[in-house]
Amino acid sequence: KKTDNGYLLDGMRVLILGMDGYLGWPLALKLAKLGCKVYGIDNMLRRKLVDDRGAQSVIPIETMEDRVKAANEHLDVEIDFREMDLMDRDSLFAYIKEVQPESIVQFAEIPSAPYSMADVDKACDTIQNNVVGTLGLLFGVRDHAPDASIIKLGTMGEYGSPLTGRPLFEGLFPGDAVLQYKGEEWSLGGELTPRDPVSFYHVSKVQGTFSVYEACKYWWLRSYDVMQGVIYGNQSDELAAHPSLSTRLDIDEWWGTVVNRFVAQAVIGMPLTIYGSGNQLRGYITLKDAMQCITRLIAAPPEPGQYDVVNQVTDVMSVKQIAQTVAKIGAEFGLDTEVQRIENPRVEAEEHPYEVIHDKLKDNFGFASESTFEDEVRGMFQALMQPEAVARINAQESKLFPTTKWSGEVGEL
Ligand code: USQ
Repeated sequence: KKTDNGYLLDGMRVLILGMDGYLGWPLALKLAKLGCKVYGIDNMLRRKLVDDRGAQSVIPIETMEDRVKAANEHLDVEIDFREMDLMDRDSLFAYIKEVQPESIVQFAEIPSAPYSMADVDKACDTIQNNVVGTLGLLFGVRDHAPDASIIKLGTMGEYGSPLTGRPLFEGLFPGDAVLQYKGEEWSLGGELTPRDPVSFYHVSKVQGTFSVYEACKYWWLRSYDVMQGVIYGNQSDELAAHPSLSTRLDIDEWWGTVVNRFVAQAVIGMPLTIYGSGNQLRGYITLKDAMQCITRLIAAPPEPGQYDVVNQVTDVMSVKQIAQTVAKIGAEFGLDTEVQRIENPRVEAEEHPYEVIHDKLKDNFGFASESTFEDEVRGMFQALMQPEAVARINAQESKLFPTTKWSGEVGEL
């Protein structure tokens, strides 16, 4: 099937690293439905880490074996899944050699900022898994599939929030950017925009960015580095085909992102946990839109040696705005939601400018948003007000309130 920007996905071999995750599974379904030959690995670490925390996905999910069967039954697609750790380089390289992927999506990372700040072991595990995993992968691509395009999931949090108000350019400075210093002007065009990460997890993503950037330079690999905003929601056309195809949805302090957490809190009548002033601004995007963006990047690969960056967000919102909208939509479902402002457990700016440039996906790849914040939140309320989901939220109520402080101090907030 031709996409509307003219590229062929039908028959394209795509390897998804981290296929069991929140993003990996919906992407597998979407690509398979579009006619790609979809291959994937996962070490099942996310399930274990969430379980270790005493938390669980609020939407029940099947084992990988059953998911693959359900995809075949309900969507009529074949997905090749292998349980494998990215760190097991012998197995990984053999699989890359066997599959000869044309596109490789790197989602096999530990994605939690608070987890990475909780203690030394968790910080080191995050860096080890994410940074060393990506570095090893790059050698595997160089040696066994050098023409494959690499879609690397980075994060908007790599940039931080520059207090000067300088725009967050898409990875590289535009050609007309200049630095004035001691009366002289210097062009910055094409240089990587500065990074100022906001947790050790975000540091791991910055290191990934540098590894990929260098690999494209040294070995003529090709990559899009995706500066991903905070993702929320649980919907896509393929996920909706049957409940056994659902993707995970976490809501505890470590594994849930803010919008997903707020909806769950509202469902059980817990006041929404706004950290600090609530004026922190971030870029957000729904799961469905994020999957569309990644698909478009796969369909239009970079040239050999090309390293490019896209900022993948649709809306910039403050935490306070999010809480107010969640409370408003909760009222449509008969919920009376309070918001609470609690001491911010993180070290982050709470009053800051935030001008995100996010033009490339629209202008160069044909992305058009298919979902809105309010509709997605409405859909989440519908899903999370089902009795099974309510029971699963209640069962982890004690894991919803934040306890992990960036300062390392232990104690009540
Ligand atoms: N926040 C609250 N209350 C909460 C939870 C979060 O006020 O109960 C605030 C945080 O202080 C932060 C904002 O909401 O300012 C977003 O927090 P988050 O936990 O939703 O997102 P974050 O830690 O930034 O990480 C998430 C994903 C990560 C991804 C990142 C994109 O977990 O994998 O890389 O979003 S970004 O934030 O753009 O870097």
